[in-house]
Amino acid sequence: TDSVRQNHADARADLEVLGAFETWIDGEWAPAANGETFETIDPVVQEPICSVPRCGAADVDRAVESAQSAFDATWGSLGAADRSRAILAWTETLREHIDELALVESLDGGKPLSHARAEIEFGIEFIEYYANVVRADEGITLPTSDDQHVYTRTEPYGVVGLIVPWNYAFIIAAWKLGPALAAGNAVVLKPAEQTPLSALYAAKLSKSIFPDGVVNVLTGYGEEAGAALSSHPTVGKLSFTGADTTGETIMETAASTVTPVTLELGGKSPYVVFPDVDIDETVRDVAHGIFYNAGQSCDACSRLLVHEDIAEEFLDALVDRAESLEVGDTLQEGTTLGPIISQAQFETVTGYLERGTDAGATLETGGVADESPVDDGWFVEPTVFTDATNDMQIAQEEIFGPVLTVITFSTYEEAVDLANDVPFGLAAGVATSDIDRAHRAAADIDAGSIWVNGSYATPRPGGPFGGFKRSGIGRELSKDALRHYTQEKTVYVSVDDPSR
Ligand code: TXE
Repeated sequence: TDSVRQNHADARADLEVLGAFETWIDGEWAPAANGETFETIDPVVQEPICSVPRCGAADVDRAVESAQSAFDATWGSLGAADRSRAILAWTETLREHIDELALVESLDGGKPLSHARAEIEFGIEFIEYYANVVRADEGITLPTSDDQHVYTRTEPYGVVGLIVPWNYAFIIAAWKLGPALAAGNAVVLKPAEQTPLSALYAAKLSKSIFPDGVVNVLTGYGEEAGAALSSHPTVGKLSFTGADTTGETIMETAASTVTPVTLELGGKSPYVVFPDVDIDETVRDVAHGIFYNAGQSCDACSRLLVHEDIAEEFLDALVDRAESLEVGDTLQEGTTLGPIISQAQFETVTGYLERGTDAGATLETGGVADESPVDDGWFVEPTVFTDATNDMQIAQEEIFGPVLTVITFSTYEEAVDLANDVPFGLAAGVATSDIDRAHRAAADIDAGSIWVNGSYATPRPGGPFGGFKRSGIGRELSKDALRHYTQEKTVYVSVDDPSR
């Protein structure tokens, strides 16, 4: 325990840059107007990393004004090529600082360092994608009569508000910053209170690349900074990723200013395993899909639907796999699962462990970790529940921890019915060597992304990502996501006949 605490203290001390962090408004660090701060916690050792401003409505006003001024003065009138070049200069700078960014993300988000590094790279790739595709963006012209020329323009909103969660702090910020900036908007980003640091650092690294005020990062709590941002009348567009209930609140708030919203709200995604699969390969993919990031993924495959003919063999291999994963200190090489992000989320997850057992499911493996780097750590072992039915809470509700609920099926129709019998529809996995069945299942399952035979939960730049049902509104990550951040204008030009 002492050596883990010391390693984390040393890592924090190495990151001298953290000492300067406040909120980022108009190209500089700033305190909250009322001077209040809060601490962001390293969830491995449960110690503060640093303090950041606890912003409220007055700070939101300041950030939005700074974004609007930057948009009006320069950014809003740049062409796509110039914006693209600026964004690519920023991603180059981010890459140059990838070691520090990865360490910041690891400490703040409780992620194994190698995972954090891969995630920073993954996020940067999406920003680059939008810097490139915006150069190929086009409007349309309409075929009408000779005396009229009709065309469309796609114009940025001006100021957009981006509200992001803590589970993939950098990636999800990047998924929104990329298209919002490429489309020509200035942004106010509100990171989650648990993980503000990678966004702050990325914003600081944009200094002198973007005009001041193009990127603002407001630290603070959801009900304070987040609510003030989502109700601000100058914000032309909101994009949110987080809990479904928070999404509802944001949508209601946005209704009062008729502000469009993009929402990505998590899920209860099924992974459907038919009997004709390579068991080891599929087990690896399922285990990665549910246990990566300690299960704190919107598209985690938290329900395994496995054909009864192979259920026993599959489960044996899955339990072996789960037990082979290393839970522990994120700065230790070889660790695959870090802690749950916070005490509150840890209690949510342990509550579901109890509810699963109370409802009659069998805990095959897992539960709260017996050993953890600190006393009373927030660590949960990869957990597998069997003997579950789809109406149990552990099969219907998003747990957001490393907890897999297993249900067996005997027919294709039953598998599809079970897959669809939840209020969410973000993602699904399908494993089968029958190509017809694969395509049929991909069509029949109600989910925004379906991975067939591997690579579960790895979206690619260009692949629309978002949810059916309660999982959200709109699709991110594709070229069309630029449309979330632009509004169309149709121009009708009368063309007189000069001979008349
Ligand atoms: O999310 P919140 P929480 C799910 C997951 C988890 C649960 C709760 O099941 O257990 O949500 O997590 C900001 N107005 N997901 O409470 O509150 C908040 O500050 C404006 C799934 O952490 O939705 C943060 O920046 N903003 C999800 C962001 O919303 C508000 C990822 C997300 O926090 C606000 C995270 C308000 N009234 C949790 N209230 C996914 N889709 O992957 C909060 N916020």
